[in-house]
Amino acid sequence: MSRRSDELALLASAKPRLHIHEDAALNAEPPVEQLDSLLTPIASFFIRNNGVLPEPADPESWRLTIDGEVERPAEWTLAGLRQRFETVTIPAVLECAGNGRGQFSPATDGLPWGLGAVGCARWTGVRLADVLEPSAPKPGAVYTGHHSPDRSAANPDKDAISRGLPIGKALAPETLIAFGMNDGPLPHLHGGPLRIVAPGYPGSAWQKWLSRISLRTQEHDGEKMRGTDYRLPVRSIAPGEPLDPADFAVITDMPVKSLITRPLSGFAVTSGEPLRVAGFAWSGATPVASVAVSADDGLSWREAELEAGEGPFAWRPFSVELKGLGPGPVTLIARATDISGRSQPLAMPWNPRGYCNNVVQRVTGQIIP
Ligand SMILES: Nc1nc2c(c(=O)[nH]1)N[C@H]1C(S)=C(S)[C@@H](COP(=O)(O)O)O[C@H]1N2
Ligand SMILES: [Mo]
Repeated sequence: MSRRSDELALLASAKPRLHIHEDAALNAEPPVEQLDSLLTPIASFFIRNNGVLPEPADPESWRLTIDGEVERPAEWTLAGLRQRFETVTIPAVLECAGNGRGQFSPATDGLPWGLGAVGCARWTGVRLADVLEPSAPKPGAVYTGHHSPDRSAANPDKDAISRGLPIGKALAPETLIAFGMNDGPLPHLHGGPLRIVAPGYPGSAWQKWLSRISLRTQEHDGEKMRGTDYRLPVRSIAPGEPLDPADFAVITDMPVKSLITRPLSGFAVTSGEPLRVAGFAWSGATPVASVAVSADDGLSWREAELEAGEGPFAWRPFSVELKGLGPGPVTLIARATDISGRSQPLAMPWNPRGYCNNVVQRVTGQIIP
């Protein structure tokens, strides 16, 4: 059996209803209706791979090395991590920086994700800060570099991806080395036995199959951490303009965003019936403040009710009941705003690699007389 068909067989048994992207690596996302819950079931959670899946590993033989700019390099087993450090569980949104890329026009390089490269799960593990502490990071350690065994599909000599975190985020209390997801063990497809959980940061920062953390005296420059990979331009760049990596900065906290999970596009209701619009809102470091819903292309807005959700890094359910909509086609828009006053854009400015698309979603349907 080929590698690709092995990977597809694994996906089909674990996540039978995902849309699989055409790519050398295994990448798959759920349709929006599978995201309609406070916590996304593992069967509905998207999968993003930059290379070939590593062989499934026995958690007992897994080792995590800590080295680089530390006084005392260390090697940990899973049992050692569990025994030595406090176990914590954090519900958090994991979103690929490329989620929604398929909407950019002109199209950009990279997988044309729909809206489904996002999910919210409970992540269980130990704090990265606690694990680094006994190794005593040196004062010059400003960045982590994360390493994993998965290889590039085109070149087995290359890492599939090797990302890192600025030391402030690495030491933040929400940043974990996780071995659990949704109260079970972390599945192989999601990076088990060990992965980084960096709530608020793009999925690329959530290194799967974590085997080594090397502290660095400079921004990490591993695979997919250089050039324009997972970076946004610091000035606006027009399609076709030559790209200078000096104009790009690493994506850190993700922007405020929302997803309408009810009704689904293509809905039909009678004009007498109230129409409940519901979904979820989330953001990176700056919390969500409010969600407003429009049924008239943004001429007027109704403030949605916003619930707490599962915690500060989880997505928050919103809903609003619309009444008295006139017959005919209707477009629903939800727009989230964070506490600093930044709202989702009604039209998304283009960027060369199609990252961080948080444009408002438009859901179209019919009001029947
Ligand atoms: N080792 C490794 N870690 C990785 C990746 C990868 O290809 N290899 N992909 C990253 C990207 S770009 C994303 S969006 C998330 C996806 O996590 P998931 O597959 O568990 O949904 O994992 C990140 N961690
Ligand atoms: Mo990603």
